[in-house]
Amino acid sequence: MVRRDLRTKTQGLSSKTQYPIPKTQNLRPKTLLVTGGAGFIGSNFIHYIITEHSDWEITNLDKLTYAGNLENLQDIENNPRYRFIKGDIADRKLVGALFSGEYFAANSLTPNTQDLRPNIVVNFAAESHVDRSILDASPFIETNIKGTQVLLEAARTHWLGSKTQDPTSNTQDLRPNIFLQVSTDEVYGSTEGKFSEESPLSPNSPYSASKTAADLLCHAYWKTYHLPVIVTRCSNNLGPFQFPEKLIPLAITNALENKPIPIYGDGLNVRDWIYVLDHCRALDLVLQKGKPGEIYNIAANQEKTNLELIHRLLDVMDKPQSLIKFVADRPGHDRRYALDITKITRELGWQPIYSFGGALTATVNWYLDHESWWRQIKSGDYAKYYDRMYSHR
Ligand code: NAD
Ligand code: TDX
Repeated sequence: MVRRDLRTKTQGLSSKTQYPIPKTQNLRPKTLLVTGGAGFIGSNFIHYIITEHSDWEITNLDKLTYAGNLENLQDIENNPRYRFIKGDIADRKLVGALFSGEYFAANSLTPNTQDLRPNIVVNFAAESHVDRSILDASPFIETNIKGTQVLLEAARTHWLGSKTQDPTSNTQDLRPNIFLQVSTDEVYGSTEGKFSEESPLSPNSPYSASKTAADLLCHAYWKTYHLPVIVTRCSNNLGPFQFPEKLIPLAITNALENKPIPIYGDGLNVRDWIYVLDHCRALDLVLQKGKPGEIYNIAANQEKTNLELIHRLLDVMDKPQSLIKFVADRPGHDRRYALDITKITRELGWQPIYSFGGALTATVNWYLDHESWWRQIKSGDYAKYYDRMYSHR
């Protein structure tokens, strides 16, 4: 019933996006270690890369926390260019064995074990939810800071050995290895203008403080050891596979169940939304053309107050605006994020291609088409979290 109404309203957009996926230049085969690939952005990224680069190998290291879900990757689990390893990025021994190739040999993952040693790291693994970091910051410190340092150190040991490379001589020489740290606009704090890559860092939540610490470690490994690190800072993503603790999937799934949608404070906090595939396209380009030691902001310049966003969402879903329920604000709630993307646009030629309206509709349709995916999550441990977070708010 809901589905038919929605289809009429959205003029036939299906859950499989109908946007064209642009081709990026294939420069050389790569062996990727993707961490946190069973989460929202990581799983979209793995799908994207498997489709776009027929000669890239992917190893996905994920701890499978509450946010990690192997169902997100079910369709590619038998792809010979993809393998999953359950493990923690803060586990020095395991991470070292992946970089040395010992892990692949010991587990007979491939007849030619050396080939799988990573020459690229894309670090998505993180505790990613601000509200959870307010309840307990400890896992954020462990994964986001310590875990990143373990990965950096393994990359340094195995990529550089005892030598360091001079980053000023010829950065093209550093291209074979890239450590890409997937960071966030939240490291800059709240703004009335726009943040460039030069803006001071001013994180306000335990989550963003931990991501900032990781960014600074990346900077230190570049400056001190010349490890070829690139940091990207992206704005709020929307799209398939997002865990329903975040605003958009929480609102979609609550609306489908005719449950209230909690809006913090006055609902006038502003976020800048980007479709997850645009983020993946940008990361792919950064891997191929980005300069070691650099930071790149990624955003789509689609700012919305939370209230505007939910009004629009309810409209798309043909649900009543009366589902909106104002609740107590998030402590330390950042008022507005906004990024200046001149650098990635000018230097790498990246542009977002997905409109907010199209992305919102495609996302709603995905949740409609994947009801068992989110119902399974919402009926499990997540129900306890939801109760703790919202029942007395
Ligand atoms: P997510 O919470 O959906 O996924 C995180 C993944 O990391 C999960 O699969 C989880 O199991 C895994 N993980 C957690 N701790 C781990 C550990 N110690 N070792 C190995 N794996 C571990 O997060 P997301 O929204 O996909 O975000 C991915 C990355 O992108 C994060 O680093 C986040 O800070 C960043 N980011 C997210 C957004 C956004 O809007 N969601 C925006 C900008 C940047
Ligand atoms: O129930 C809610 N009600 C509400 O009003 C929730 C969950 C959120 N909000 C508000 C808080 C924010 O202003 O909606 C906005 C978006 O909230 P989240 O979805 O929790 O995202 P945010 O805090 O902006 O952080 C996200 O973007 C940056 C990701 O979770 C981070 O991982 C990323 O770094």
